[in-house]
Amino acid sequence: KKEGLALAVDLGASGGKLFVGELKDGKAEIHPVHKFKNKIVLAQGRAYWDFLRIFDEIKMGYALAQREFSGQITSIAIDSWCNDYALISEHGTMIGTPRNYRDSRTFGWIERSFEMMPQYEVYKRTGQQFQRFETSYHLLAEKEQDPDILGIAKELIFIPDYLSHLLGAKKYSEYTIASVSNLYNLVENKWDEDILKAYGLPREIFMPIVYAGDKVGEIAKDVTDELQVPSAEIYAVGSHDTASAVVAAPAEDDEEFIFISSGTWSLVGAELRNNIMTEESMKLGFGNEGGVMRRNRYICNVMGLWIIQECVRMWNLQGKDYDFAGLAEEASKVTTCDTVFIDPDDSRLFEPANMPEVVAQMAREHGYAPQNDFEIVRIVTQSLACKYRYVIDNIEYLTGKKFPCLHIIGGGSQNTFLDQLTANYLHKPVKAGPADATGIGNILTQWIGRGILKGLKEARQVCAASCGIKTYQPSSDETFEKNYHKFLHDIGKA
Ligand code: LFR
Repeated sequence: KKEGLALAVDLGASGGKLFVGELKDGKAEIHPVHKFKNKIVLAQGRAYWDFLRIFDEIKMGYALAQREFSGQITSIAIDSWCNDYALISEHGTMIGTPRNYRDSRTFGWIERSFEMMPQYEVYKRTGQQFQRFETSYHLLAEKEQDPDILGIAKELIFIPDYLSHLLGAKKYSEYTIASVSNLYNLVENKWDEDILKAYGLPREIFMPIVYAGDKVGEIAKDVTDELQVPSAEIYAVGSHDTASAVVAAPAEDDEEFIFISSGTWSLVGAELRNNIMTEESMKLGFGNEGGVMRRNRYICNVMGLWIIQECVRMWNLQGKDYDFAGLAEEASKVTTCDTVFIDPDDSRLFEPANMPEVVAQMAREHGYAPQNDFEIVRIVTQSLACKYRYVIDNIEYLTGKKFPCLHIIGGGSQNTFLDQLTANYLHKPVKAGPADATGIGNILTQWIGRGILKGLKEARQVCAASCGIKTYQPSSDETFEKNYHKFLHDIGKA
């Protein structure tokens, strides 16, 4: 009999992945078992998730995994993006279909919320970034646009926690995903009643908190009967995918470190022991996200590979057949526009759009008209690398620390061109990998919860021993420094 087999369900904006983890001689063996696509579903201008299909894929994946491993999987946990939630009626029915955080209903709500409670008052409590897709702004918009829906809601449960509940877990909010709702008081470690009161939102709908590593239930009989496979225990892990990913940052000896969790978003941050909730930190755009084992992810969201994903979506609609690796390779050979930059965090890049045209327009505003698709990818990639440098300079300034290297984890770490450019612009070695950090972090956390691993330090040792990490040394070419200053100038931060 195999010990410790754990199943991770990792949901991302562009797809879901299921992995089985097996611990063998101090190493984690990670077996991908199921994969499916996910995307925004637009209907009458509203943006949704195809929620029940996601649930069904999880069930099918669970059955596949149990069959492949002879019914020996003994635990499962789910993580996903954050912000989004299901509302539940008094008798336990989901009300409507969960919205996608990019839905335009939140537009304008950041500013309007400051009239209800001033920005720094909120930041002193929640410590979060002010981004238009936060749960708080969705709820404010929902209250105004759909008061009847919020009126009959008895419970609000975040997406991964609700999926766990549908499998058989109790109802809860896991700490890491609650912490980024902008309604959670990080200092007092509870839902912030003053903010809820100021926003006119009901306190009763928010769930009790559980922590990563807690056992929260087991797969229910209706599910095992349907699938004809054995049950397993359900664990809470960092429900927020970024929290799970950072567990698998193969940082040495458990110290504070900087990372980019790179996927649809580029989450640029540092894992710290303390929170930084000063006004200056707020103004520079940093948030303090609750981590596994109560660590702090001091973080700034950069728009990330979403821009390129959207370009590829458009190009493929036009009948081109691009893949990410091929595009990055072609972009690395472009020599015509290596000093052309855009600000990847320009709000025009946030919603689904004809992205190649939006990027081209922004480049034209800086005096350059891109000639082909590869130039577009080049401009986006080098602009991301420069934005990373900008954010990391701010982290070092705000923490007063110098970090020796940067970990890039997540699917985006496979973009070798972006990894190398990041090392060059940052003048630091980049350690890239693991690509499946979120799934691995999810599994490592289940093992901590089950008492198989002692804690984060041991989890990271196991991860470093198991995953091939690739190091990129920075170039000594001084033009990167010169170009970085052009970038700062172009985005108005010089
Ligand atoms: C990454 C992520 C980010 C969050 C964004 C939206 O997948 O979870 O951390 O800011 O998605 O939920």
